[in-house]
Amino acid sequence: MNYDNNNIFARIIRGELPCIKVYEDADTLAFMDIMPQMPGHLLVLPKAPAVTLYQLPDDALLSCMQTIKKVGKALQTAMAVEGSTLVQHNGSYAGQSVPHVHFHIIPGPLKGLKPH
Ligand code: DGP
Repeated sequence: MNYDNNNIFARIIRGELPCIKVYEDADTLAFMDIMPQMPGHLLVLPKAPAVTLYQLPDDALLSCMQTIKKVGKALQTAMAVEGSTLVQHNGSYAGQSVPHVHFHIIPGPLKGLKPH
């Protein structure tokens, strides 16, 4: 799938659409999910244009993972939970609805999935 420069997340990255931003650096952005699975549900994305993880250059993926570590740890502290779940969909077949690669950080377990 070709990258659409006007997808919602590309427009949020460019500042054309609002978001509740929690972290930003030169390569990544993190903001609150508009349809949270549970309170505190965040999204982390690279600023680099890529639809799926498989199209993302390794340096951009590394930057995302570094942001996920920082933001995910802070989220656990802020939400007073001892764990969090990382989810990432590749392609509409897998449930991806916005065609710019992104990672969900959900405090605690996913709804419907019980911890062991
Ligand atoms: P996915 O199914 O993995 O593509 O998840 C896309 C997520 O993005 C979904 O949980 C809802 C969220 N989302 C969609 N549009 C917007 C938006 O305009 N702003 C914000 N903050 N989140 C959005």
